[in-house]
Amino acid sequence: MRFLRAPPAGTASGCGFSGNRASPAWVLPGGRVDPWLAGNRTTVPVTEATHSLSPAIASGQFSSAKESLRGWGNSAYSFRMVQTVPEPGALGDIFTEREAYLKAYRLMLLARLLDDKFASLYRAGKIHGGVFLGRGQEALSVAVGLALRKGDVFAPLIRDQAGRLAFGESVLDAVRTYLGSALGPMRGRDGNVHRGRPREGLLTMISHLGAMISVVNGVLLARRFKGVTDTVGAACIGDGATSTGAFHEALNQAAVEKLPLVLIVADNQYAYSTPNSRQFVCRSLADKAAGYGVTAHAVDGTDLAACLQVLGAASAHARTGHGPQLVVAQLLRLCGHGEHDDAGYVASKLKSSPLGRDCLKLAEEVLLGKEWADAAKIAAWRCEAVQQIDEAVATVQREPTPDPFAENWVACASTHLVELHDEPQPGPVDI
Ligand SMILES: Cc1ncc(C[n+]2csc(CCOP(=O)(O)OP(=O)(O)O)c2C)c(N)n1
Ligand SMILES: [Mg+2]
Repeated sequence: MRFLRAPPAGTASGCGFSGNRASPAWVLPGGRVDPWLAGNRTTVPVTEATHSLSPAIASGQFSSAKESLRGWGNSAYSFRMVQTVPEPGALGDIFTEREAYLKAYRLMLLARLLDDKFASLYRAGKIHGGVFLGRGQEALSVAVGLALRKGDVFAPLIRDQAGRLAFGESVLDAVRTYLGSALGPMRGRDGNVHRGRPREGLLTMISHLGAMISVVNGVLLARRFKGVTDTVGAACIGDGATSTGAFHEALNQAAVEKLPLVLIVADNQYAYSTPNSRQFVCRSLADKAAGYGVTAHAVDGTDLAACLQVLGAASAHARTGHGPQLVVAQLLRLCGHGEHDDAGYVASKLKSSPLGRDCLKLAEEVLLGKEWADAAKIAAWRCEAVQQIDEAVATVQREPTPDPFAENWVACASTHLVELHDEPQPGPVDI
C-alpha cells in the first residue's frame, strides 16, 4: 500500500485540472472524503492514484499520461504518479485567465530572447564565464515567479530567467551581470548565474545541487521569528539535486517546521549528461515527498496553463499554513547543460516525445487557438522584446567594468552591495 494523495472529485479519471470544480468535497477513489483537506492533516492511504499531466493529454492529444510517457528510455515514466490537485477556487483560477496567460507568455518570450542573446554574445566571446539557459523550461519557471508576491523569497536556478523576470529582475540586471558591468547587482564580480538582490528576496545562488533549499528555509525561519506571516519561499532545483543529501535534509526540515516552502523540481530527465535511469529508481520524483509527509504536485512542465495553475495552488497552500509543497514538472531542456555542451547525449526518442515539445510554441498555439492574440500581435511583442534587450546590451557595453584595486569585494557580505541596493529597485515587470 502506498500513502499518496488522491485527485478530487471530477478528476478521478486523470483529466487535469479542468475537472468538476463545483464539487465541494475532495474525495478518494470509492467516494471517501480526504480528511487532510477536510482539515485533519493525516496522510491518507491510497492504493491507486491516477496522475494527469496536462490538458493536452486530457484533450486526447495523448491518450493518457501513462501512455504518453511510457518507455522513453526510463522505466520511471511508465508511472502511476502522486497528484495533489488545487483546491477548488484556489489561486490557480486567477492564473488561467486570459490576462495572466498573456503576461506569462510575454515574460517567457522575453526570457527566451534574452537567453538567445546571451548564447550569441557567448559565441562572440563577449561573455566571460558560463552561460546556462532555460530553453524549454520557461513555462514552469515563469509560473514560479508569477506565483510569488512582493515580499516573498525566491531562489532561482541557472534555468530560471523567466522566473527571475516574473519576480521582478530587470533585463538590465541580467545583462549587466553577464557582461561584467560594475553597475550590475554583483558589481561585475560574481558568476553570471550567481546574481541576485537578497534584500528584495531574490537570493544569490550558491549551487545548482540543492544548496538553496536550506537557505530558503533559513530565511523563512528568520521571518517566523520576526513575526512575519503571509510569506512564501520558493526554491528551484533539478532532478539531479534530488539525489543529494542537501535536498533530503532541507525537505525534512521544512516539513518538521511546517515552513511555507514551495520546492520546485524541473525534472528535465538529465543531470548534465546523466539520465534519470542512472539517478533514481522511484516511479516519480513526486513520490519522494511522501517520505517526509509533504504534499506533492505533479505537472506537465511544457504546458503553461497547467504550470500556472499548479504553482498558483502550491504557493496558496504554502501561504495558508499547509506546510511545504513539492512540485515536480516533467519536461526536457531544449539546449545543452551550458552553452559549452551540445547535448548530444539526449535520447532522440525523448526529443520527439511530448516532453520535447517547446513550451513557448505550445503557449503560442494556445494564444492563437483561443484568439487571445493573432500572429501580428505576437510578432509585435517579439520586436518589442528584441528592442528592449538590444537597448540594454548597448547601454551596458558603454558601462565600466570593475576595478579590483578600487574596491574591497567580499560578495554578499560587501557593504557596497548593500549600499547599491539603496537605489530604487525595479518592481515586478509590468507587461
Ligand atoms: C554540490 C555540487 N556538485 C556538482 C555541481 C556541478 N553541477 C552543476 S549542475 C549539475 C547537474 C545538475 O543537474 P540537475 O539537478 O538535474 O539540473 P539541470 O542542470 O538538469 O537543470 C552538476 C553536476 C555543483 N554545481 N554543485
Ligand atoms: Mg536535470
